[in-house]
Amino acid sequence: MQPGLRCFPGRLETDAQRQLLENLRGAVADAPLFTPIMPRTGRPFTVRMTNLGALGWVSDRAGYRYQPTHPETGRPWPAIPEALLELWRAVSGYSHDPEACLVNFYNCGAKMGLHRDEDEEDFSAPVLSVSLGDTAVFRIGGPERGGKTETLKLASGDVLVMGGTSRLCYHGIDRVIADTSTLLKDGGRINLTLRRVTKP
Ligand code: MD6
Ligand code: FE
Repeated sequence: MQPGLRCFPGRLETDAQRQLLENLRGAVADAPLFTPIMPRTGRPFTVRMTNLGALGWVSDRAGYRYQPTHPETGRPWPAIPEALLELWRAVSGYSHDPEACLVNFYNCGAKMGLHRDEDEEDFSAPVLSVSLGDTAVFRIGGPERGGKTETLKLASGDVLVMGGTSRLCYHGIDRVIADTSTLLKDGGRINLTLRRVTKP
């Protein structure tokens, strides 16, 4: 495993997962899921997204960036739930709160190509990921594209922290395995990534 990559299998118990899902339902009612577009090709992502926090990650023909408002409603993003802030404080090892929580929704067939999270100014903060719903096959390689990779299954309630040298490693989601969780009534997977964007 890459140095700085830490896994906390089952870190969130079922009740905590349900509570978080309830928070997310409210947030998505206010900040609807949107389909981002790849900047160069104009192709849509297969995942739908929204954000929580002071800043949200968006992608469109103009590029990748963080912005304080939803691209379709123009409204500020909903707040990051307290339970997620507490999780960050407990496991991130970083002394400032996250500014962004990207919410990725995968239905069956959705995936995410290998990428690096590099649109933030502060790489000394880790990225913390929470998985909810069906299990995903997460792939992680090294800091260069085309290097050796390995896979890791991420199940509902699992928390992953990408810090240290793993912070800038290529990673993605190969696929979501149907019928591996009953948390989401219609199946699928939600991934939350908490990030520090600016330097404190
Ligand atoms: C996902 N995760 O799990 C996609 N990025 O759906 C990510 O892209 C990711 O899990 C940075 C750090 C952790 C992650
Ligand atoms: Fe990522």
